[in-house]
Amino acid sequence: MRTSHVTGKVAVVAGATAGVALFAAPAQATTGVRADVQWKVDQVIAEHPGARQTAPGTVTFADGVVLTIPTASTAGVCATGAYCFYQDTNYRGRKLTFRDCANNGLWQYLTDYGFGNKTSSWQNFTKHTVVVYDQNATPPAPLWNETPGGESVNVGGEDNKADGFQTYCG
Ligand SMILES: [Ca+2]
Repeated sequence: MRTSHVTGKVAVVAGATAGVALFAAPAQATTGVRADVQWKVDQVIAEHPGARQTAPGTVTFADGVVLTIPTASTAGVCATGAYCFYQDTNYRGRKLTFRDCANNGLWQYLTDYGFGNKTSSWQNFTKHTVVVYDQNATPPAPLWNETPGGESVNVGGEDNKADGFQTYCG
C-alpha cells in the first residue's frame, strides 16, 4: 500500500540520520534535523502533483490543504478558522490543516495527503462539525465527532485509524 511504503521510507532515513549523528560534531546536529525535515518535505512534494513548499517544513497541496512537518517534537497549534489532524498525541508530529466545509457534509480523505491511519490528536477551531471515519471498515465506521471549538490530545482506542471525514459548515 502506498501510505505504508512512504512511512517505511521515512523511518529508514530517520534511522540512518540518527546513525550518522553519532559520529557528527554537536554543532552539526541542528543542520541534520533541518536537512531531515527538508528531505521529508521533498518526499511529500514528489509524491503529490501540485504540492509546493510554502515555508520551512511546510507543504501546501494543490487544493490548499497545508501539511506542517516540525523540526522538533514540540506541540503544534491549529489556527483559528481551521481544523487540524496531528500525527502524534498532544498535538505533536506532522500537522495537517483544513478549512473547507459544505452544508451537506464535505467528504475529504486523509489518504490524499499521505496521512491515512496516522491521526492521534486533533483540534477544531472552526464553527464546523467534523465527523471522522475509518474507511478500512465496510461500511466506513464513524470514529469521533469534532464539535466546534473542540480538541482531543489523544484519540485513545481510535489511534491511527482515521482516513476520511465529512465536514458540515457551522
Ligand atoms: Ca499517529
